[in-house]
Amino acid sequence: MSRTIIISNRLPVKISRTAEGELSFRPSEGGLATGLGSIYKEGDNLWIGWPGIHFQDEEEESFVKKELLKENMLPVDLTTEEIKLYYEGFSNETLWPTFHYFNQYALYKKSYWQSYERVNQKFCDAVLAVANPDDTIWVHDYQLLLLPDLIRDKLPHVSIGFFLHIPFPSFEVFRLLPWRRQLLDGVLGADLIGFHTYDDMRHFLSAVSRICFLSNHHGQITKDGRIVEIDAFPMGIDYDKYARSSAAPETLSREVKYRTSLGEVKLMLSIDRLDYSKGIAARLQIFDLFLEKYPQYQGKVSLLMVVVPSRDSVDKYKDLKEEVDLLVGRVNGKYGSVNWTPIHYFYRSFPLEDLSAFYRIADVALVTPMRDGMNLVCKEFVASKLDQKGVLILSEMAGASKELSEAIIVNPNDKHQVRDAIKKALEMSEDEQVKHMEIMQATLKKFNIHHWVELFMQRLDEVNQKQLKMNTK
Ligand code: GDG
Repeated sequence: MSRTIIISNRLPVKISRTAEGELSFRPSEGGLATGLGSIYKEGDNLWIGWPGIHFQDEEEESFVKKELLKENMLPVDLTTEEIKLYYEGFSNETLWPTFHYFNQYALYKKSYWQSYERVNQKFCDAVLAVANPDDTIWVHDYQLLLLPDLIRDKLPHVSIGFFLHIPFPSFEVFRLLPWRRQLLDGVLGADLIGFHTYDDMRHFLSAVSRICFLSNHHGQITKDGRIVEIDAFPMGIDYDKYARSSAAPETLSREVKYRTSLGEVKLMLSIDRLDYSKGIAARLQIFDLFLEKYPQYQGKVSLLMVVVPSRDSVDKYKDLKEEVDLLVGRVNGKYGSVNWTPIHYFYRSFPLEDLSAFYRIADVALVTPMRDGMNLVCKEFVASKLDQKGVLILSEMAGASKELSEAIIVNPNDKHQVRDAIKKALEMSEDEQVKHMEIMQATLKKFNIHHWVELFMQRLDEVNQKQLKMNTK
């Protein structure tokens, strides 16, 4: 019987060790996990990935494997060195900065590349140990760019989809990578390659044409007699989950609590993982400019800034954390008073009920990444606004800006433009807020995460039918 196998760097589970050394398993709440839940939990389907912990011994490894298998998950064990070189190294210090146009931060280290190759092979071995030729395989994200072709080599007719969750840079940036050809050849092992936006897809096709000398016809490439289709599939959110959570009694009671402590100020919200691509430092400088240029708002508006710790063993992220701490202190020191704090800054993550309460009380969401594949936070903010009041300020560098054109769209590098957008958002009439919110909600409700999964799987099936027809001609 054919089945579907999902592969990503991380399994959709959080495993932690209690003080007594016991292991606890919690399902991940991420959008991808929710969307693909309808697939991998079915029948014999599987999700393959790194479980996020190091096994202490073989006994523990076999226990974890057994537990995960009950949930249709198969762990790939990675050593401490592999995490350092393949994950923190090549994935997060080479590919991540390059793909987000921060190529000046990229490290080109042979040891990182060699580990990336080895770990992609390790994932391939894990897949080959369980996959059959008539299975459908869906590989996710930049940590596994080589995997489609490695699988293709051993299972030439198996159906393989690949989705990139981060931007694909323009050819002029991508070409800087010493391993550009191998990376493209790796992904081209898939039958269908998906990106969040049309621009990412165009950049990929241009890189394939300039580096691999393969031209495309309406997004279709023929490689070694095989069809490869490339297209944009903008990822949605689990809309109903956020709408439901926004109406939940626990969320409402937290909202009341926060509103009471914050007083009568207008509230702007920003939520990101700590990352230089998210434009956190620039956002703080913009808020400073705003309070300076429009002093009538001092004491009247606060910024609630949630920064979720991330990749804190990578140097660039440690530096960024210090910069953000410094900027928050500077703005609060410059403008704050005994009864007003300009920036409420939290460097930690919150449970969904708090997140929903924040989305509810925010008058404005300030989502200004320098680059973002999609950005789900802005979509969650919109889905949580049950009364349709609230304004979204959104960077044109986020994939989401292509769908949410009813937001106030800004260039995050134009600090004066964003400064004035904040004023415009705070002064927008309620009628206008509702008008824009209504349109954005209708879009997000329709193009939700379930729609995204169905669309991709359906298209993968169509490509395979096409391929079959071509082979039998
Ligand atoms: C990558 C791409 C693309 C955040 N803080 C808390 C929390 N979160 C949740 C949000 C949201 C998710 O984390 C962040 O998603 P983003 O899309 O904004 O960003 P990345 O993590 O960088 O994701 C991105 C995405 O992949 C999907 O393809 O959109 O462009 O970079 O869901 O709600 N969740 C909880 N507490 C927090 O404090 N519970």
